[in-house]
Amino acid sequence: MNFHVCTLFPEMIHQGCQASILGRAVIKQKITVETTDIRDFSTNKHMKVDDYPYGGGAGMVMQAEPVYAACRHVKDRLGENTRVIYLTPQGRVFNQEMAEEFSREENLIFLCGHYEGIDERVLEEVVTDYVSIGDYVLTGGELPAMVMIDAIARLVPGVLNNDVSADIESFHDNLLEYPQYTRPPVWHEKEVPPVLLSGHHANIEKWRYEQSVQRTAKWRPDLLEKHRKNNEK
Ligand code: 4G1
Repeated sequence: MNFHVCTLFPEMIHQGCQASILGRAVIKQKITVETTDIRDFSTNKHMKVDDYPYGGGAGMVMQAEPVYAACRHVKDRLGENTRVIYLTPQGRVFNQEMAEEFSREENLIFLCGHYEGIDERVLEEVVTDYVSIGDYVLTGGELPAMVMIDAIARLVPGVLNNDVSADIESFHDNLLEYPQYTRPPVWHEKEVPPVLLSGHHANIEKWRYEQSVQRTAKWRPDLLEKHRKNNEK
């Protein structure tokens, strides 16, 4: 699967996508991560890509033309019906279901805003999906793009070790993870729950499920509600 990011800060994307599992996925040729520097498409002699907002107000707005030219450039290569995702607080909030849907695409284009955002007119022409990663103020769309790439890439076959993938991919049907332990069996006088050392697989599974439900009830009752709905009847 190919991820393409239109951004004013391509080095941020490259840095973030070269470590750990994403980096290995690139080396294994399961995914590609490419960037287009929107500044390269400025027609201004000072390479300017922003200007003051009409109507006044604080900050600067990214101009339509360089964003348009950058997106056109990428779409000309990847195909006219490639989805263009604009990372924006005004978008639908990203979740696992959306990650699964996007992972079925062969190519994805991410458009990252900076300053106060991008001239609305170019968004109307190029963007197919408006997506937010949550409610907080950020300095740009690059980290949200990387969050999405991480969540989507791990669903691509061969990116994770095959034995863990099927298991973890499922988001455990809206339940939080049960607690995990590894050696040593006693640490700072704390013992590993004995059931995990018992070798009794049915009991272990039951204990883990109960832990998951308890944690979800405590920290994410909204998720537990979804879990119960999915498991009615
Ligand atoms: C108003 C958060 C503005 C931020 C209200 C999640 C945030 C992109 C995201 C902002 C951004 C709220 C995201 C804000 C994001 C232009 C450049 C927009 C950065 C920008 C709650 C700044 N998911 N934020 N504005 O953060 O791009 O995707």
